[in-house]
Amino acid sequence: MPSAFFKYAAVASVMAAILLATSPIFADGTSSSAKIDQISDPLADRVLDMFRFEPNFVALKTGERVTFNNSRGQHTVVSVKGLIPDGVEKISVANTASETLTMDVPGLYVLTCKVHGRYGMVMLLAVGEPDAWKNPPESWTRKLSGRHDEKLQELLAKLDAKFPR
Ligand SMILES: [Cu+2]
Repeated sequence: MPSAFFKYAAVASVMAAILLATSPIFADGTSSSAKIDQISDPLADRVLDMFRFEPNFVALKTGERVTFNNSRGQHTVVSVKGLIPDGVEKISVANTASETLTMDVPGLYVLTCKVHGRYGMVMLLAVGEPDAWKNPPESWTRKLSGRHDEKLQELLAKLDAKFPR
């Protein structure tokens, strides 16, 4: 129904304005928080991109926030056991339009969607100083396979390109 749509659009734009207002930009151009959307796009050129996090690679300073939007339908955000920093509690976001996490522990985090991970719905979250990141980090205790791994290798290549060591 059109009127319901416009009402929704108005609410969405107000919410976007609020989000912008609460996301200060640092002098070096980085933001103090990131927003990740979860997308279903059956027309994508590659199977690897049909279900995806957008963006799928984000670097944050320690203590900054990340907001995961659209954990609905079949989309979820879960950390991959063995591919997050030691001692960090499992990340699990489901059945919510939006959830914000504060990233207090530096390191590399591999996140996936329970349902679409096998299509390559994987993302990489890098927290803290680039000096502390390794590819792969010593704390990583497992490997992925199939499209999981294909996407992860792309993301690690992005990490290396952006932060050459
Ligand atoms: Cu999904």
